[in-house]
Amino acid sequence: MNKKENPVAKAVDKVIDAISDNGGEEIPGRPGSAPPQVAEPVEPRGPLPPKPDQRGPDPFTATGQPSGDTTETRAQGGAYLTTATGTRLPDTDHSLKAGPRGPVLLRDHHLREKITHFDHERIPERVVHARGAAAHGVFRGYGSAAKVTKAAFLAKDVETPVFVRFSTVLGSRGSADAVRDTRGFATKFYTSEGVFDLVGNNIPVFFIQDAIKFPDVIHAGKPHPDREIPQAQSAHDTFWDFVSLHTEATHHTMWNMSDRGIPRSYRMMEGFGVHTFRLVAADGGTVLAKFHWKPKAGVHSLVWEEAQIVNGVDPDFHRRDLADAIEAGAYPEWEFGIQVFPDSPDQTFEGIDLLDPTKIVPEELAPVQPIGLLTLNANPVNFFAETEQVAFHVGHLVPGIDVTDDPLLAGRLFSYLDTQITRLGGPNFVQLPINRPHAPVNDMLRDGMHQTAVHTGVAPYRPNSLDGGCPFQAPGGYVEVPVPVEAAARGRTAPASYADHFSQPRLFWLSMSPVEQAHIIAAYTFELSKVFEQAIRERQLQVLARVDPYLCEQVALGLGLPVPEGKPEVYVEPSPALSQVGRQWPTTGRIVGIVAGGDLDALRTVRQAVLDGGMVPLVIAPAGGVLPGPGDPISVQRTFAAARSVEFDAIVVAGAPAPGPDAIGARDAKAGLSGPVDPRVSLMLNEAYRHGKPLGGWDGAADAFASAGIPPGAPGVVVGEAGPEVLGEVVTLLGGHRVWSRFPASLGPNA
Ligand code: HDE
Repeated sequence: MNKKENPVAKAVDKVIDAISDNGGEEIPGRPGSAPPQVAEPVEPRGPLPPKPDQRGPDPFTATGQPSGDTTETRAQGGAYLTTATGTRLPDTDHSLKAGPRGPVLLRDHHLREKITHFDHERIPERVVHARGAAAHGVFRGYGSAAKVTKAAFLAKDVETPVFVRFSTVLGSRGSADAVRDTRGFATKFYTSEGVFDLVGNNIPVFFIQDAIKFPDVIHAGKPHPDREIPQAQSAHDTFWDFVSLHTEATHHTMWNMSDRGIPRSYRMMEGFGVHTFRLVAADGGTVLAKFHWKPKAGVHSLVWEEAQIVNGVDPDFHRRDLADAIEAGAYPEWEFGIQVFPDSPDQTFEGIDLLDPTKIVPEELAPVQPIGLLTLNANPVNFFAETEQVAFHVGHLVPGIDVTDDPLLAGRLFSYLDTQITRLGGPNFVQLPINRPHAPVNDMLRDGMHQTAVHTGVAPYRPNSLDGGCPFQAPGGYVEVPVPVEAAARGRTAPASYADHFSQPRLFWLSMSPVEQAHIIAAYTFELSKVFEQAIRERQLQVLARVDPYLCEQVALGLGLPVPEGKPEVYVEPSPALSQVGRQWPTTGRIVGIVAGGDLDALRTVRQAVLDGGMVPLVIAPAGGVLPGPGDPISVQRTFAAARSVEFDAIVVAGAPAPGPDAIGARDAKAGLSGPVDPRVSLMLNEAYRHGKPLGGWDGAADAFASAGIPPGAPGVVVGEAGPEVLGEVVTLLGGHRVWSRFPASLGPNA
């Protein structure tokens, strides 16, 4: 029966329409560009266009020419099913059999083609950074870098399309997002002079100084080879065994144990090129430079308990957050910046070796100068074709940007090309649509697996006369800076300054606010408590003693181990720029949970005010659908049973909701303890309070806070008469990310 004849389906569709028309539009997360009907469709129609927030790779040919294809028509489309070779198929539900009970016939090409293709749908995941999420965007140069680099995309008001992929390092492709780890921040600029890839991280230093140690640190960080546990994290014996012995990892490890290891969102991370690069100006002058991405939304993190709950409740937390923000129109933005240093023969600045990737240059010594703006404004259309197949490479450079002799960078220059050949099945990965340059390509590379260009010409060699000598070598093309190389004896050695492993971890520690220091103590204690071997814990405490006595003592206390001998050997000045706490930031795209409890009018006004403020309101109620009551319907995004505090940056409570009908332990273990307020709401408020989130409420909401054990007058808990005023105060608190005053500084070493 089709829908015209099915009254039940028609009625359900009406309800769905009502929900979609009332708030559904503004709430991100809709799977397709039009809502489906309940009954299975019976009339064929062409494929729907992508959602308005989505965009595929820009249409360029394998040789970097505009292809003229529309993004909608490039993939398979049309109303009717075909084979891979375009023959229409009337049935894909049954294999070809001799009679209804078989056997299945070997000649069934459709079956073989379908299953064989399916069998080969996976490619090797990235050996590191396997788990990621990406978005399209645009980069606009400010022109302020023109003095130091001739790179065309950095010139004033030049707009360059970009594709940015964020990632965790250790976990496999299906691992959880909110683990304690470094995050990748890789940007592909499709510039008019060729592709420039900036393959950076959210932490400005690396574990090792020389690429030859990369397999070691990654083998130590990855799961144990026998049981393949734990997934996506450093809280295990092999990681701490390695870093406690290989102490050049101390600085990076310290950042991982800080709040930087558990970002709130990809949108709220800094990015760093890590290595020092060499910039070349139009007049041939050179400087050394470090690249930075500064998020407009601020640098914010989760708290550890929140991260742990997130990983169970929503393992796709960061992926979803990025896609939802773009869909909601809250486009993530970063300012691109450079720290600039003279290109001196010793390649040091203020005594810091610029070729040592375990060292930063504090911003107080070399300010980050803004040179452009990155805006992410479209989600990919297809995860595999874009996010999985994008292939970055630190050797993808454009005139005006060159590499330095950082030995870590040297190894990377080899590694990225090599890995793509295995991962993407051959040397032609640059021809995949997401990797295609937007500049003409005229190489003499030919053939190979998956060649999609149809090359013309008979002479892919130089010199030739048969093709008129083409391609000619290009004047003004990319030239490596002719940096003199000192005469030296060959050897497996490193500069003396590379032996300093402790001054900068100490600098980082001293730059943290008391609450950030408390988080670092807790993180080391947590991670080391997961280590089985006491010898490794003791050895790591010896490392911490060389960073800071208070840090070491507090971690030792938590582990129940004696405090080892040892003390910091160096005096360093803190760098306040490293702290994430103590400023106000925009709240665009933040998620505000609104717990339905009382008067619908107030709730409706507050919900609209959240939307008008560029944030996302999620209404939380005992049951889904629309809220029962007068006036325009209000759609519900989360039920009490499905909601968890970790989804929200702030929560406001419209009243004190009584227990919902399903508030019984057998249905929902979170509802185990009964009381006058729904226990799921009490739990949500209790968690959000402990996680330092702004809270607010009206219309008897004080009872809801009391049921959560939150004392009256607690910091960052706004109780008022009218919803909009309460919301206003809550949003102001949200601008500071957390209510830091809930965490007294009395934990610090000077208490
Ligand atoms: Fe990578 N790294 N890396 N790395 N890396 C890869 O390349 C490697 C390093 C970074 O979203 C791999 O395509 C070596 C530092 C990011 O696709 C591989 C060394 C930094 C991504 C590789 C390093 C990074 C990768 C795995 C030591 C920050 C994800 C798959 C010399 C500046 C890119 C791939 C994406 C990925 C090798 C160190 C960042 C194997 C040998 C330092 C963001 O080629």
